[in-house]
Amino acid sequence: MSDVAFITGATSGFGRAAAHRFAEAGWSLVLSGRRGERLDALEAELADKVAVHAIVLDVRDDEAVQRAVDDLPEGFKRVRTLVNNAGLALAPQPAQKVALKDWHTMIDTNVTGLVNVTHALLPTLIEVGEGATIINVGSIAGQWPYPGSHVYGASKSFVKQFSYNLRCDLLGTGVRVTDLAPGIAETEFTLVRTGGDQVASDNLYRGTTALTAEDIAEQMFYISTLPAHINFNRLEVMPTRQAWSAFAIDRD
Ligand code: NDP
Ligand code: 8X3
Repeated sequence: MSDVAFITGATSGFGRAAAHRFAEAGWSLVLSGRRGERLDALEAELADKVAVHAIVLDVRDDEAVQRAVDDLPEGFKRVRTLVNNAGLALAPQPAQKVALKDWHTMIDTNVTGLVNVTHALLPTLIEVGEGATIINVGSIAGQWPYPGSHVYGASKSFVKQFSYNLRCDLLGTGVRVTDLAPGIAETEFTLVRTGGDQVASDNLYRGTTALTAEDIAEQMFYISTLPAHINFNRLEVMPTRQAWSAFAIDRD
């Protein structure tokens, strides 16, 4: 029987690329996201290669998440890899100019959504045991501060610490946990972050070489298929053309 990967946020970017990467290797796929038409299109692209179960799912809705896991059809129940990828940044303005609802949306999605899915799938992953893998998509923003990152970066710090803490409790179960923390990658991320500003998104990626969704999908697949005795606690990946910068100083 094929291995099963459960991927959240499969309608775009990393999640969609991960669906293609795992499909290439013959994994059965549980794919989720809010946009049903995109899921249908992805399922149609992959269905002649592998078994696909697509679920329209908002990870913020804990009851819907639990139902989706309880109702997994035969052949999809024994999830071996969970890719907790659904997430977003909003409002890249200074914190003091941001609407509270944008902060709530980021916390509800990146923190609450991620724990909802993890909680629902933990019993299965523990049952699968050795080689089962949770990949939590964090970010360089969870480690390094920068202007306009406010709640987004803080939500990704949560992802990092939650991943480490899960490792402590899962010791002895065989279940691995990785905080996969990408740097700048060209997806729809910036379009979402800027409220649909295609020019701002194009400008961010122009004249440099960002990571691609496929680069990150390759890391996801690699982490999932490492020998069972190896756990990457955290994998931070930047493009070669990205690095840190000097501290900012306020002057008279
Ligand atoms: P995209 O915007 O291309 O994809 C985000 C995905 O998340 C979409 O499939 C979207 O699906 C899904 N999503 C958002 N909100 C929800 C929700 N409430 N319920 C279910 N699914 C949801 O961005 P990326 O692929 O770049 O982002 C994927 C992850 O990577 C995010 O966690 C992001 O924070 C992280 N990341 C991104 C980086 C980058 O530079 N691109 C760098 C570091 C981390 P739908 O709208 O259909 O629900
Ligand atoms: C998103 C990557 O560089 O915008 O998590 O913080 S970055």
